[in-house]
Amino acid sequence: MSKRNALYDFKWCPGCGDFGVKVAIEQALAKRAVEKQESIEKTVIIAGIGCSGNLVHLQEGPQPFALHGIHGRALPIAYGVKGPRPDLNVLTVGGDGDMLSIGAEHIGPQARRNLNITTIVMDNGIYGLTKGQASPTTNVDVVTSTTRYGKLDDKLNPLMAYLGLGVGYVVSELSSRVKPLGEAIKDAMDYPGFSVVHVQSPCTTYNDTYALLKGDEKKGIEPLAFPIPDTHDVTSVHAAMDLVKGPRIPIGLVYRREGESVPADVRLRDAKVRTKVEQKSVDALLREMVI
Ligand SMILES: Cc1ncc(C[n+]2csc(CCOP(=O)(O)OP(=O)(O)O)c2C)c(N)n1
Ligand code: SF4
Ligand SMILES: [Mg+2]
Repeated sequence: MSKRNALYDFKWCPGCGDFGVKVAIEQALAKRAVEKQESIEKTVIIAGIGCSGNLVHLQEGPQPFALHGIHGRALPIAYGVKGPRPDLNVLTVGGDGDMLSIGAEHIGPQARRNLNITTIVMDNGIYGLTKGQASPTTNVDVVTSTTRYGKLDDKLNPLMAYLGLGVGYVVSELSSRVKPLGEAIKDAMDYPGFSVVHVQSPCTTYNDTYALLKGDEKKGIEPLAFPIPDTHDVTSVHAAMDLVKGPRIPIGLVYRREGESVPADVRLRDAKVRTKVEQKSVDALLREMVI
C-alpha cells in the first residue's frame, strides 16, 4: 500500500539518527518526483526489521509504496520487485545488523547482478530494536548485553566490504547532514546500477557515537568523520580502498564505477532473444533435413 498505516505506532527515541535519514529520503524522493515528472508511487521502499526498518511507516507527505519485509532479506525482496518491474524506483533501508550481519550474504550477489537498486544502511553499531546487542560494526571492547567482557572480535569495515564485493557506487554519510544526505540518496538513485549509501546514524539509547563522530576539540578528541578531499579520484577503486581503510570515516562519494557492467535484467532479455534466434535456426535445419 502507498497509504500510511495509522495503526502503526512505533516511535524512535529522542535524538535517534534515523530521524535525519527519514527526512533526507523524503527530500530525495520529493525532488526526484519533480525532476522526473513522475508520481511518488513509482518508488518502492523495502525495509528489513530493526528501528531503522520502521522508517517506512514514518514517512511524511506523499507516500511511496512500502514493504516491511523480514530481518536481513530486504535485498532479495528488492530483486523480486525490480526484476519483473524495472520501471519502478527501488530503495531498501535497514540497519547494520540487518544488512551487515544476517543479510550480509546478499550484498555480493546484488552487486554482481547490478540492478538499479539503492540500499541505505543506517549504521548505529548496535542492534537497537532488540535492546543493544553487538553488531559487526560495534567497536572492539564495547560492553553490550552479548559482549559482557567487551566486544572481542574485530569491527567490520563496511565501506571496504562494499568495494571488495564489487558495489559500483558507494557513498558514506552522516545522519546529521540531512541536506547533503538527501542529495547523496538522490544521486545514488540516479546511478544506473546497484548503489549503497552507508549512513552513520547514532543510537542515542544503546550506542551514542555522536561525540566520537564529531570529535571534541576541548577534550582533544579528533573527529572520526572527515570530509573526502576534492582531490579524491572517485572512479578509482584503489583510491577508494585507500580512502576507507580507516580508522577514520570518510564522508562523501567514495566510489563511482565508470563503464557500467550489464545489469542482469538486460542480460536476461538479450539471452531470451538469442535463444529464440537459435531455436529458429534449429527449426529451419530440421525442416531442410525433412525435405
Ligand atoms: C530471522 C530473525 N532473526 C532475529 C530477529 C530479531 N531481530 C530483530 S531486529 C534485530 C537487529 C536489529 O539491528 P539492526 O539491523 O542494526 O537495526 P537497528 O534496530 O539497530 O536499526 C534482530 C536481531 C528477527 N526479527 N528475525
Ligand atoms: S533504540 Fe536506538 S536506534 Fe532504536 S529508536 Fe532508540 S535511539 Fe534509535
Ligand atoms: Mg543497528
